[in-house]
Order: sequence, then structure tokens, then C-alpha cells
Amino acid sequence: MHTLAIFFLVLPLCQGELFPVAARFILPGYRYPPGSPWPHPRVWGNTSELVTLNPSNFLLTSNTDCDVITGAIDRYRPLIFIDPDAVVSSDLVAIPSLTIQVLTDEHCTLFPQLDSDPDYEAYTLDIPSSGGAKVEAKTIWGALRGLETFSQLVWTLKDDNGNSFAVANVTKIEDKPRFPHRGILLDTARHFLTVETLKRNLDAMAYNKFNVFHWHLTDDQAFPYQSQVFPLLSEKGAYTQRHLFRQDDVREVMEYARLRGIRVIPEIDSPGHTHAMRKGHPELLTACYGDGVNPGTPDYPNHADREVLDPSKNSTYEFMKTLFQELKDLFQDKFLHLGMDEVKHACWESSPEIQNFMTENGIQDYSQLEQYYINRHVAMIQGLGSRYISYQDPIELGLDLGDALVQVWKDGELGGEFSSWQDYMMMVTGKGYQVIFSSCWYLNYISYGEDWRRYYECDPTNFPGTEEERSLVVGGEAAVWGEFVDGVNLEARLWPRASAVAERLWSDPVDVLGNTDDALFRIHQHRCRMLRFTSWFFWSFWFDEREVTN
Ligand code: CP6
Repeated sequence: MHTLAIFFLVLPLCQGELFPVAARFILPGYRYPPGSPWPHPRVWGNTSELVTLNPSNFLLTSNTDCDVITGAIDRYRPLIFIDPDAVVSSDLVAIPSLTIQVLTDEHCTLFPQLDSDPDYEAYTLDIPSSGGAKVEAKTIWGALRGLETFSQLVWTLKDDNGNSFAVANVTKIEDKPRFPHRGILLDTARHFLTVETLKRNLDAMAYNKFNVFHWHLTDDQAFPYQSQVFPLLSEKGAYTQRHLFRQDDVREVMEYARLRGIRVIPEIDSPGHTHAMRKGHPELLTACYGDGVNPGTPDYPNHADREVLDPSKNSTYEFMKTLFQELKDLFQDKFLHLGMDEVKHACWESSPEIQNFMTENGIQDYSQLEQYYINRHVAMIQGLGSRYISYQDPIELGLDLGDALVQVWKDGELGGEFSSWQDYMMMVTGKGYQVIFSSCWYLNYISYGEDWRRYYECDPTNFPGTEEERSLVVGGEAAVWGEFVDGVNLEARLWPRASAVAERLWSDPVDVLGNTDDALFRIHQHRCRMLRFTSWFFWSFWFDEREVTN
């Protein structure tokens, strides 16, 4: 009871987000005011001077008619004005408008891509003490980020007569991301996730300036992606014919993501994690003899966790080429994710056909066989004109991944060869690979309390490499593996914990990220904002209407 009372004092519930008028005089003394942006901008010139906005005639305009911007203006208006009945406060200057200036809208017909231009998502934002507010950006993607920030800067005061006022602090911001790749990995193979659920998370991602949805489409348990070229994959491999992503479903997700400046990178994991592919296409996989370890006749019972594609047949690579060509055309990202994690060699070891193939081709061991698969798979992907991402696993076997972007996901073990994720980062960047970092951010794990602090404190360049090695980090991804997560608990695991990752990947570590106590007020505000922006918020009114009895 006691701790609860203190907790409430420090962090009011989200229903308290309409600040009493008196807050105007108290809150400037805080390190951060209400309407604090998340993630923290690079340069945030913030004052305690307030202006007001009139919801009934506030002008939101842009110099471009690109659908990404006009769509965003329509989406953001109701988010900016929480209370549509807010009135203009007579003792504050009213700013009449927000103008969004885009220097070039050449990106408008394109999907966002990984881009090394530091201004790709940069913007400036100005809320003056009189006159119109401005967002300026080189690209439509930067303008989107700026509009997001503007929506966060507006907060609401409420007076004793029940009037509310939309207000913002006079502010100047210059902002750009620290890393160009800021992603969320969702797994739709262990449990299916609906298009609606994916869209809700794309919204939340936009509120946190994430820009990559890494779609772990398939795995041992299921193949929910409905391929046009190989329909048997999902006809046999999906849980049911309702648990499917049709081509139109994917296009719907893609378009939703594009309008929010989010890339969608599909992953078809291979050569491991392919049990579900066996159901429609048994010819693709190496037949396991016996139980895959002891000799016996080939059969296909429960080898789910050690199934691997057959690297010895040309038809395997032909198949994958046709499948990935379709994915490339559909998803339109420069990168495809190839998986390559946790390849078990047991079925290869059990197979006389594989051993013959190895003898004929002078392949000496199963690592070399894995390398053979990688080489042919990668050559095929390059033949499509795509670039590719791989999990770190092959590198641990000393294998070569060409010009892969490597996703480091392991945390090392005490006493092992790699005792921490830092050791893996040293090894992978030491070999010159660019890296996407994930080791700290397995949000499918749960624990009690403010565990976002742990995610927040983990910095992907905090390993003892050279300056050049640390510069190989292109970003990171928070991951939600789906073994114990479905549409019911996904959002609760992701948000607001992924917000901690979002700020780590966006903001400048020197200025901002030292101290989680500093972040507490802002992340709390941000969580309330996210509730407000989604349908969950409407439940909170049910509580508002109840009488407080003690
Ligand atoms: N599924 C696939 C998983 C994991 C990986 N690949 C995984 C395993 C352990 C942890 C995190 C993720 N569930 N296909 C590894 C990339 Cl801790």
C-alpha cells in the first residue's frame, strides 16, 4: 500500500495525462516537461515557454502531395489533439499551423531502403513563440520522423472548470538517427499473427521511429507464407488454411509499412529450421537415416529440430532461387534474410547419399558441406541482384559469408570460448562484417519490474574493438521469438520495452543514454502516449467513469 502510494505520486496513471493547470508552474522545474519526445532528439532546445494550438482550426500542411506525407497528416491530426474539444487559452499565444517542407520527394514512389546518407531520416523542427511551426527534411522519411516528434510535443492542460488546452513548449530540434537499421523481429511461424496484429505493431514501431520489420516468416513449426510459385509449401506446411499470409496480405502489410517509413525484410530460414517445408516438398530435404544419429533406413518421423535442406542436389538451389525471386519482387527490399542459424549436421551424417556426394566433390567435413550450401545459396541471391543478411552461426564454424550483413544474436556463456556478446562482436567485426546487433534484446523473455532498464543500458558498440570495427555496426533489432508468444501477449511483451531499444538505436549515446533515471519520466509519458494512440486506451475511460471511493 505504502509503495503503491509513492508510485502513484511519482508516476500518475495514464488517465492523469491531462495535466492540471498548476502543472504549468511546477513542471518547468523538472528535467523534462510533459510532451517529451521519445526517442530523445539529437539536439533538443526546449524552453518552459508555452504556446497553444486550436484543434478546430489548426492547419497541417506540406509542400508535397506525396501520399506518405498526406496520409501521415491525416493519421496524426487526431493523435496531436487528444481532446478534440480543447479550447484556446486566452493567456497563451496560439500557433496557427504546422508546415512540413520536404526538399525532395523523389522517394515517394519508392519503398524506404537502408541508406548510408546521414540525412536520409534527418529533420529539423521549430515551434516558435509566435507564428507557424515548421518541420523541414531532405526526404519524406525525415519529414515523417519530424511529424512524429511534433505529435509528441503537444500535451494537454486542464483547468478547474473542465476546460482543456492543447499546448506545446517553444522548442527547436535538430534530429537524425544514430543507426540506419532499427528493427523489430516478429516470428509468425511458431504462432500465427494476423495482419491486424502486424499493423498494430507497425503503428507502435512508427511511434518509436523503428524503421525495419524483420519478418521471420517460416520455421520448423509452420510455413504460413502462401507462395504463388510453390503453393504446396503452405497448403501442407501452414497450421491451417486460415493461418496464411496470401500475396495480398503481404502487400497490405508492405503498404502499411511504407506509409510509415518502415522496410519489411522477409526471412526464409534455411538450410535448417525447414521441417515445415518437408510437408509439401519432401524432395528438398536430406533424408535422415535411422534417428539421424544411429544408422538405419531413411524415414521421416520426428526429426523436426534437425531437418536440413539437401545441399547435394541442384534442384534444391533451383527451388530456392524461384522462391526468393518471388519474395524479392513482392517485398521490394534490397535485403533478403537467409537465416543460416543452428544448422544441425546429424541428418547429413546419417546419409550415405550425402557421404557419396562429399567424396565425389572432395568435401572433407560437414562444416565444409555447410559452406558449400552457403556459397551456392549466396551466389543465387546475388544473381537476383539482392543483398542478404545471415545470422552469425556460420562464422563461428569459421565459414565465409561473403558480403553478408551479419545478425549477432548470441550472448556467450561464462567459461565458454565466447563468454559474452562482446566476444562475438569482436570476432564478427574483426572479420570485417557489418553487423546488426540483437543479443541483448530478446523481448520474448519476461521478468518482473522495470526490465526495460536492462535493454536500455545495453549498447551495441560497447565492445573493445577498434574504432573501425565499431563503425561496422549498422544497427540492431529487438526480437520476439514466437514459441510462447501469440497475438494475445505479443504487444505486452514488446511495448514499452522495445521503446528502450528504440532510443538506444536512435539517440546519441554521449548526451542522452547514460542514465535510466533520466529516461524514466519520458518513457512513462511515452507509454501513456502509445496507449492513447491505440484502442487499448479506450478501456481506460471505463476507470475514469468509476467513482473513487477512498
Ligand atoms: N528460432 C530460430 C529461434 C532462435 C533462432 N532461430 C533463437 C534461439 C534462442 C534464442 C533466441 C533465438 N527461436 N529460427 C536463433 C537465431 Cl535465446
